[in-house]
Amino acid sequence: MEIINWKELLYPYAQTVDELLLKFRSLDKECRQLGIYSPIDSVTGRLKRPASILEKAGRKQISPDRIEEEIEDIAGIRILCQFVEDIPKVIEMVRKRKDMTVIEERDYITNTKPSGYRSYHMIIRYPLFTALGEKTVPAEIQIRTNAMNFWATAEHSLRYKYSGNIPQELQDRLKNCAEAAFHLDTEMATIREEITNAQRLNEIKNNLVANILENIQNLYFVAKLDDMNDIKKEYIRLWNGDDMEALKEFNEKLNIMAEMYRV
Ligand code: 0O2
Repeated sequence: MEIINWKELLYPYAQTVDELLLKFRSLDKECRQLGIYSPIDSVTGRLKRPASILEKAGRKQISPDRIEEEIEDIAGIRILCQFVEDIPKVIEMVRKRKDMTVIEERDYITNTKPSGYRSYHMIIRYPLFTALGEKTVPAEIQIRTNAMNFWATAEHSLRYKYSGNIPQELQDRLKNCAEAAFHLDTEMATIREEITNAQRLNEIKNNLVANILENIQNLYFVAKLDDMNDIKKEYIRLWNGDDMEALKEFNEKLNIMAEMYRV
């Protein structure tokens, strides 16, 4: 039997996971910095374990030399969303990218699996530039809500514990949990706007406060001590008052002060 060099085989997949993580996390970070709503809540990635690759190859009768061509989820990332409504936005984001090609999509949200599993899967081909040249690597992107993920992670652990044969009674309970998770997603959708508005306000306030603190820090190097004491007092008063407009005005004032000192 052919011995698989796992280190060599897995290297491009590990690199692919790292690059995909960086790309999708950067998108999310950029949205937050710009104060735009991000449909991505978080992104995780994983490399399929050799035991799991071999189990799948055995189950699907894939010979070891065909593993790279036929097992498409060795590299996997998971994009988690707060709301079901965010999922189509993420799907569109992936479809539009020029640095990866979608070759298959599986909608287990509309077509829930008999286990109760809900998630959207996209199989992509990702061009990777390695030290040895270009290589096209398959990868799976799973997109789901936090509620779907909570359920799937728990069920996956039980599936692993019982080697795929979860006792019927536990399966029934898991089905109930899947319905509860679905209900949670449906209920959350009804107050989505309220939640996202509150989050956007928090994000704007956090960015503003970070700006103010940076300005204060810079002014410490150049401004008079008396001025700095007044600034400190005003900042504490405004921070406790929670008035966004006043915070904005204060930041403007700091910008002007910094400009004057620069001149
Ligand atoms: P791991 O540990 O993440 O590698 P399959 O025949 O189902 O193994 P296929 O044909 O690629 O594989 O299909 P599918 O079902 O589209 O995608 C497989 C992956 O989806 C699984 O990978 C899981 O991550 C997830 N998944 C699919 N069905 C279920 C389910 O009923 N419960 C849970 N919890 N996850 C599911 P692996 O290989 O199982 O896991």
